[in-house]
Amino acid sequence: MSQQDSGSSKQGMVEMIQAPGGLDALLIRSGDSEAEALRHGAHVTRFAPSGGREVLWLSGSSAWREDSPIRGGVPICFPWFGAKEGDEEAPGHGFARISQWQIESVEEEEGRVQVALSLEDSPETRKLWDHAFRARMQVVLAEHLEMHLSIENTGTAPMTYSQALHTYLAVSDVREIRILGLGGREYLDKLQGGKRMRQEAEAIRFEGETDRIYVHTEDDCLLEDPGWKRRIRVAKEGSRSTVIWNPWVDKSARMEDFGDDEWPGMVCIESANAADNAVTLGPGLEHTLSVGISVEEL
Ligand code: TA6
Repeated sequence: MSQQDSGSSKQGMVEMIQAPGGLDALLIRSGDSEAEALRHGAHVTRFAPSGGREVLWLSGSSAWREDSPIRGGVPICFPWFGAKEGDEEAPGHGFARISQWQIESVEEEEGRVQVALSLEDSPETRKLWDHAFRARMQVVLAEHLEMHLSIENTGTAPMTYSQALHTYLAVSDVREIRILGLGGREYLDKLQGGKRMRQEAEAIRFEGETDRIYVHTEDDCLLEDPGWKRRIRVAKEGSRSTVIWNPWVDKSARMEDFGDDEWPGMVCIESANAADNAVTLGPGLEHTLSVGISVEEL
């Protein structure tokens, strides 16, 4: 499947390719920018702005199977973030990222390419979460990458869910970067059993395992990476939580799909609605969580 626009100065195209493990993937090009999205989990696995280095991080040890989440890129966490309350057997971060999504549409205009994938409730999902819903993931590539996750309540009762676009970003060395945008915010420290803390310093730096759910924040985050002389902006709308995560040495060693020596090369800035910021949606209503990822010189 490829659409080539002849007229505009910038070419936009989409091509169906095979990702590792034979998973169906869409290679999206806009000018010299590239992105990749899979039907599996509507998972965005790659984004490289024109002439720039890859922005998303992927583990070299990731599984590429329909029964497992991919380690890296942008996993979709829905309809719960983290472990499902009261059900240890349920898949972590919900079932969306291990479900096969349908390709709904591919549009291209003036080099701006938009791909939409959708997922609806099924007998399998109802066993895990007894609600009727329709999820739509729009991936838009132009100069930068946009992702819009829309959830529609197609049932007759209100539904409450938590969610995240769990973005893994590639960095030169997590020990050298800083993240701005969360100064003064309250967070739940998962390393202290969810203890409520306050982000005192304006900049977040990394000196060990870090796993924090910042709540009641709608602000952009800026990742400054002096090693690669770049600043990555993670802008968001419809999201009131931001999760910051690096597993560091011990947790990396405990994860089979995460190389023991990979932790310095990544950090997660996850645009979410989690903890205090879970979403309650009335019947027939729709909510969209949007993320924009752009790169500028540092
Ligand atoms: O993003 C934070 C987090 O909830 C961490 O606690 C860690 O578990 C991470 O998600 C990855 O979760 P996963 O289920 O993909 O291994």
